Amino acid sequence: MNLRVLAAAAVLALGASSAHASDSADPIIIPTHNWSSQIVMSNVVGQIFQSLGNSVEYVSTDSQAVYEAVRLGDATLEVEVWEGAFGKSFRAALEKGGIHDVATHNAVTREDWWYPMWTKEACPGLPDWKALNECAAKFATPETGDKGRFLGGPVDWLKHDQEKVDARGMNFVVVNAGSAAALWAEIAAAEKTKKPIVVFNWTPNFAEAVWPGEFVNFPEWVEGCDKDPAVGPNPDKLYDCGNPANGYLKIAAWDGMKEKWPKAYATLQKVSFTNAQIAEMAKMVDIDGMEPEEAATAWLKANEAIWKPWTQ
Ligand code: TMO
Repeated sequence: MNLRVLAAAAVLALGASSAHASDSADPIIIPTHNWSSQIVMSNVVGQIFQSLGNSVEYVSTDSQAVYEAVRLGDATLEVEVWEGAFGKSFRAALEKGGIHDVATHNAVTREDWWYPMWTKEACPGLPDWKALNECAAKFATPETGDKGRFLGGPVDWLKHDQEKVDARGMNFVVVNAGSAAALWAEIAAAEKTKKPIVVFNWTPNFAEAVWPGEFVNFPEWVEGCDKDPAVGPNPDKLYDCGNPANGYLKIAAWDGMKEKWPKAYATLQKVSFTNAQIAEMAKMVDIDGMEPEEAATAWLKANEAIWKPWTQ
């Protein structure tokens, strides 16, 4: 072998060794939040990393503050970036730097005011939001007087519902549920007497298989509706639009992940779940009563053909 060939071989060997650089032994920090699909999916991705030999730590984290945590490397990634709830925080963190968009799930998401179908009997003009507003009194509770109650999700989902009510001039009062489970309990209770109810809900979720229902149609989401009062039908207010009806679901990661855990990162780039898979992950916990960790293990066992290729 002449010298030039030797040098070329050395370069190749170097290239190969850096491509196969091993992952740091430090744990990959996976933040979990307060809705079931996200917790199960976090455990699914975490257990895939463990199957690669990585160490993983789960940290329960506020679902808005997480974008700053990922940007700073305090959390390594986020498996469910919902456009409606978190687009604004994600965009703000992207602008500051340190976090990036890794992949987009093969899913279409929507998060907004929603009602189970029996509600339409009391308010036949639904799903139009003006019709809902005319029926506001039908949604009154002792807590809301003669105004209707909108039951929102936990406050960290930051849906700006009270601002939306004000911007649209609606006769509703926003009450926030303490947990996702409280939303399901309220729908189940209303079902007994077919009481009209309007709550925050989203898709993909297990709920759509249990309670047929519809989202309220608000004025269509326009980019900038949460930043520029002039955008949307009310020229003086933010949040006069509905949430995106065809929202994205993304995966985000700390910029340093690629260097520190290259193998895990290469796998993360391939991760993608569908609406049906995400709804099933939620169902395993919210209907079947499994712990998120065991739901993840069961999901991985039943779906090797889907995730094994992501690790190759
Ligand atoms: C963020 N969420 C899926 C609960 O709307």
